Amino acid sequence: MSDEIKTGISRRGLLGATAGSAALGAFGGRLALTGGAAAGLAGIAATSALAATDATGAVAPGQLDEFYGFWSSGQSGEMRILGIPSMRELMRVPVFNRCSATGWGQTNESKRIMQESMTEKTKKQLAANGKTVHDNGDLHHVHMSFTEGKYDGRFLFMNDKANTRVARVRGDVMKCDKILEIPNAKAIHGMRPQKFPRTNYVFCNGEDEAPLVNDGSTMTDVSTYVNVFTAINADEMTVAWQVLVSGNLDNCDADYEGKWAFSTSYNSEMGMTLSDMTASEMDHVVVFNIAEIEKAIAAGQFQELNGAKILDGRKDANSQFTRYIPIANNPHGCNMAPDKKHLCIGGKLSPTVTVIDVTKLDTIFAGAELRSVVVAEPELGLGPLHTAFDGNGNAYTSLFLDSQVVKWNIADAIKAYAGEKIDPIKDKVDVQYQPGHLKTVEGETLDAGNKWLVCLCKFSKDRFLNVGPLKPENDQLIDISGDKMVVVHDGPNFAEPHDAIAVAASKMNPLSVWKRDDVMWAETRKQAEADGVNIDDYMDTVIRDGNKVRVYMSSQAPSFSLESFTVTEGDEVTVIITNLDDIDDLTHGFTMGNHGVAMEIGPQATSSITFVAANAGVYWYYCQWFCHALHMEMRGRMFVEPKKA
Ligand code: RUQ
Ligand code: CUA
Ligand code: CA
Repeated sequence: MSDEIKTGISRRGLLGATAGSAALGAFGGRLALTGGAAAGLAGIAATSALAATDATGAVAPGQLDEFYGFWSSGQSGEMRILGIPSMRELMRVPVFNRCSATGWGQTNESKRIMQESMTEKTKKQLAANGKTVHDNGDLHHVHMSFTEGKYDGRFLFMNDKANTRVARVRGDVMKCDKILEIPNAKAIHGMRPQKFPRTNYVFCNGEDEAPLVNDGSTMTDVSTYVNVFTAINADEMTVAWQVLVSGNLDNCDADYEGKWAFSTSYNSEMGMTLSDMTASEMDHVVVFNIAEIEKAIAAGQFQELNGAKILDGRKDANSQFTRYIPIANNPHGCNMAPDKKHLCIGGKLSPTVTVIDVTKLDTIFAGAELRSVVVAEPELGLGPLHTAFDGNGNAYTSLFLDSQVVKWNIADAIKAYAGEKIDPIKDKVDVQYQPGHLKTVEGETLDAGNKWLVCLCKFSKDRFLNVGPLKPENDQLIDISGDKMVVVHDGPNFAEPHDAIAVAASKMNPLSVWKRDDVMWAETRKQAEADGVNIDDYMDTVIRDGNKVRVYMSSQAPSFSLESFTVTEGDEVTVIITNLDDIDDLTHGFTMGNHGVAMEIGPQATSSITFVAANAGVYWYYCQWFCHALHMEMRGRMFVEPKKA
């Protein structure tokens, strides 16, 4: 049951109350009626509570989903939150992109996060193009922090393949708080948190090959190219260590004992063209030995480059850091089963999934034959990419070319590999076109569920109304509770979710209102203190500091504390706003007309934004988040005086 209905206090009711207290007879009367309507809705919702979810996954109006779905958005650069099973889109969280609604990428608070770990090269690249932050990203994978093999609700981590970064989103406010540019590596693709004992590391694959010292001194000599595997310190969001590897890196995962990380490679050939990258019979999966790596780091056996501690785990180095298990050419997905034992590698070009028993990995570090840890290799269909798991020992693999999901049993596949006459395939279901990732609820954790599977399809041909040459993707919900898989729902989705996870709603407990002492605006607070302004209180102060002007104001529906302020043509203006409203869902905004300036200020939040007022004249600013019956009236003027000659 939604909060709105439970408490009886709704945004509608609130509008009635505040407009009433403003003594606006006509408005007050009308809004009082909508308050009544909210109470009526509560009655309806109560009767439908019995059937919250029907067989198609539909969730009745006013009812809440059982799972949070955290979706990547590919080249959109944001993280999305969907409800499962309703597949309703609940929120978009800007991360690597510039967001018009929230001001992400434009507010001082968000820019600090985006710039914090930027390398000198990136700063130079941006400055040469008239920018201070990247405004694009290619976000493929979203994963949650773990404690003892289970989601713990603290953080979400996500990669940016485009600009070689990893970001973190806080589970309490669903905002990004850290963006780390990874030095030395190129194009972070596969990315996974450590599962056990907790997420101390986030493992990141560098997909593109490049010279380690990439300064133009060597260009076409491929023997100088490397690929880099990175472990991030997940608490600090700094690079813990890096390992050089042979071949490139695609997807990765970690085990349930905290001993291993794994990465697939489709270019063990170190080819630079498509035909070179597919030339070999076999590629490999790299196994990283975490204990051996940590030992070497602690013993100081690393080289340091651009602030990162690097070990050599390439084949020629013959180290104890890595092993390279041969896998049929050009594998893709890398998925650890919740049985704590079996790692499944998607064949992509091969119709097989290779199953590795991770409890045997110590033997290959002691010299056993590398393929001796392979315990099954079922032939499943064409183009196997990724594998998801339920809690009953079954696996579900996406078949990109067959446009199907195949359900198979891991134990039966192992028996078949050992020679028994048994078919591990239990069912196949047609999905739309070309599925990529697929996800069972909590299937990458020890709480793997048995009810829903989401399949993310790359194409939505013929499935929805035509919206022009650019089509949405198609996320499909599949009921896996019976013997037969049943597609029960489609949801179109904008460019271009690669991956998703589903987390039980009971594990998440986000705030409704910001805490005033949040670190998000700690830097802004420091500046305010230096200016003698208390940002926790009503404020209407304008500070002049040469040609810098800092405008401090607070907002309370339906007004800003400052109805106007004055600056001089050419001034650099910083507007700092605290939203003093402390009610659920009472977000204000600040938009400066004709200045390309806009931001969100959530309840009890402080946000700031800086711009140059280049032209003399009168400019209106306004609140762009609907907050009150008199929201349209929530505005004021900036007077920009002509510069005196
Ligand atoms: S990858 S469709 Cu970017 Cu996750 Cu496999
Ligand atoms: Cu404040 Cu709209
Ligand atoms: Ca290959």
